[in-house]
Amino acid sequence: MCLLTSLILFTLSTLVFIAYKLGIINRILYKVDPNTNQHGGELVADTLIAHGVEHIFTLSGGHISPILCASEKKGIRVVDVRHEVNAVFAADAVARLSGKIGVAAVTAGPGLTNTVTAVKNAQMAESPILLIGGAAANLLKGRGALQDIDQMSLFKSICKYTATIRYVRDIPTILKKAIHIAQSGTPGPVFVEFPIDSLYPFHLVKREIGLKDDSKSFVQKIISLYLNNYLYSLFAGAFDKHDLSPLKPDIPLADKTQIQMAAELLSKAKKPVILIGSQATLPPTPASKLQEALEILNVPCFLGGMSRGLLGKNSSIQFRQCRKDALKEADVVILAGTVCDFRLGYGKVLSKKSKIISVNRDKSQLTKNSDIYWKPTLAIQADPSSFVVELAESLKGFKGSNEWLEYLRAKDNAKEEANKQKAQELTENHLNPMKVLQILDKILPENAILVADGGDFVATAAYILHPRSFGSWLDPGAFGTLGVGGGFALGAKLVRPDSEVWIIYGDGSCGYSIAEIDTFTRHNVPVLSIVGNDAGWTQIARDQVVFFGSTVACELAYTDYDVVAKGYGGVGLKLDRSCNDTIEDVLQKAREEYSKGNSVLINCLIGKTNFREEGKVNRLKTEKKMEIIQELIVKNIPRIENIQNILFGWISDQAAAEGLSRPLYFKLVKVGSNGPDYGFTCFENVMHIERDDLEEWLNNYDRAQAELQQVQHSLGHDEQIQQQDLGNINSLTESDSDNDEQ
Ligand SMILES: Cc1ncc(C[n+]2csc(CCOP(=O)(O)OP(=O)(O)O)c2C)c(N)n1
Ligand SMILES: [Mg+2]
Repeated sequence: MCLLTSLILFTLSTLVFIAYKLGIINRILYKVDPNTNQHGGELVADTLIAHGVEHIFTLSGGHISPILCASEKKGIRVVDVRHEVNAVFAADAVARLSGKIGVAAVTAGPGLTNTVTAVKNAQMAESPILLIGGAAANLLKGRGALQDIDQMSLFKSICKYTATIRYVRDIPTILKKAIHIAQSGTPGPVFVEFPIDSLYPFHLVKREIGLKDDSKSFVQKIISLYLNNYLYSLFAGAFDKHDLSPLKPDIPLADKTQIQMAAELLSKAKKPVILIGSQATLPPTPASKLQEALEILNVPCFLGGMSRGLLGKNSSIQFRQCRKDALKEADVVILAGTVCDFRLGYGKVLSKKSKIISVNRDKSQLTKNSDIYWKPTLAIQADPSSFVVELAESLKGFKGSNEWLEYLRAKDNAKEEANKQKAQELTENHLNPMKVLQILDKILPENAILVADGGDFVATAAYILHPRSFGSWLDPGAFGTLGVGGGFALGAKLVRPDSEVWIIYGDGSCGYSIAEIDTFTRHNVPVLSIVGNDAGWTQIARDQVVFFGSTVACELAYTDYDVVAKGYGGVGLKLDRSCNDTIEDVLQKAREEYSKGNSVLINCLIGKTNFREEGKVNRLKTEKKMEIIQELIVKNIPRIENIQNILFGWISDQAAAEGLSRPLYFKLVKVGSNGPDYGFTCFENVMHIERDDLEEWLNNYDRAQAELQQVQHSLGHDEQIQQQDLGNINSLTESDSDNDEQ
């Protein structure tokens, strides 16, 4: 009896399974209209519209034509770019500035592989974007169809969610789920793959798969049956009524006890500091509410990433130049979405004496490196801006000390003033970039949006330009990729058409997206660009020359980017030494052209300044400077706590040719019980000089040189150094880490 029941159950379930596979169940449950012209692309467009999507960025491909055509027909603006990566960068900017999902649609295979950098960037910048990709038909997957690759594996590690559409009727449900996931918790990119047959109308798919109604042979009949079921299964219930309404994102919030504990810490603080990160600008709390809360608290704020500009141009509580000093003295520090990664020296810039409240939606970012360099007093996994707003509400009557603000203001002003002086210096040739940027800052209107894409020039701009309001500064974020300029500017201008959008480009960086001037022109989306043209990848060259004595692969030409801009339909202007006294006129001319609807690129030839080298002991170019540094080290060593060793680099061939007889860089290393405190052992093998021997060693360069050369040869330093990440080396330099974002 029992055996019989099992047998029946087994047979039944097998039959159901076969019926399902053959599409019979779907044919019973859902209707299919073989005569309709409706297609999956329309379902995509309808679902996106229901989610407030106004723009889709794309570069065409047959796989995705139905989505683009339906979107255009239904009122979504379809903006086609010149490289898929820029479609995703544009979607990223839309997400950051509108608080809605940013959408890019690209074709299968190479279209998708071209987006990878921007998708990874969005993941690290915590930007909610939806990437829609074409794909080979489900039926043909793995059979050698054009552009058929394993796209899911490619995007799994860089997206919060990936899905393939198997049945047309699933399109709205899967898109809704994808968008919900993108915007929930820690936002990020999601990827939905559309096999081509899920997007075209029934009759076209039928034709494409070669389904004939008049099969004659037995084999043909079997094949037709299979294809018929496949087709009917694919379209079963496709165009029934769907619920398109968006799902509300899940956002973690701090609980009452956490707010109370934070309030207690802050209420007792004499020298509190708040570091606001990009995450604090995410919905649902509007930026204006966060700004209001910060102003009520009256606590010094430092803004990073997307939060730059949040407090306006001249806020009494915002500081830009003296973060390191402020953190050294702070008794309470609130990390509101700010992460202890390279931008905060992995947490090293935080003082051991400070009580630290870390707030972040992401668990791993919340306490990053806390076991090594810093320790949170409170770690709260929550939305940072909602937290700050609730904190201000729970601390009614609290107001941070004006004395503390004034103290920091004096420091900030001193540095701003020093920068102003530096801007007046004449560089050896071309224009002083600081001067150009200061004039630009003076004339930028209140609605300016600045897009940062470059190395040195952009890092200098980050110090000099004052973002005006929330969303007026866009940089790549923690991924630090070059090439965001064209795409970010496109998205920004579309979301905020009344804004004056400026791309601040390095000359190297502008090469990645200058072709998008063509897109700006075709779509009538004007953008202003200024290229800091120093004929090189200077940020890299600076260290490479010092460490290896070579500029290989770091040199570019003073290319006429203004002419290139003209070729793409823009207006090209040039700023060079002959314009030293008319810089403002040229910038104003650019704005004038822009106000007529033109995209303008200013090719600005710039000379070298030591702005970004200040305080770094590894920037030694002459014997004179070497001597000064030597004196400084010897004089300071007894005062530097725990310094046991000093490590010296080698003398590069180029430097030797120039007659330099001393090592080109110095690095003091604190040695703790577990080895070098910086966790960096590359140079340990090169040379150790005990503290007691240091002074003598420093004064005996002949011996030093001989020793260095010996070590250099025996260890093959080139090989050793090349294994190291230059980023690590940078982080070891004694720089003022206020300049952290680039
Ligand atoms: C996609 C990518 N490639 C390479 C780098 C390494 N990189 C960082 S800064 C920089 C130099 C940028 O040169 P440019 O845009 O001319 O700015 P400059 O430093 O000369 O002002 C390079 C190559 C990077 N960050 N991203
Ligand atoms: Mg450059």
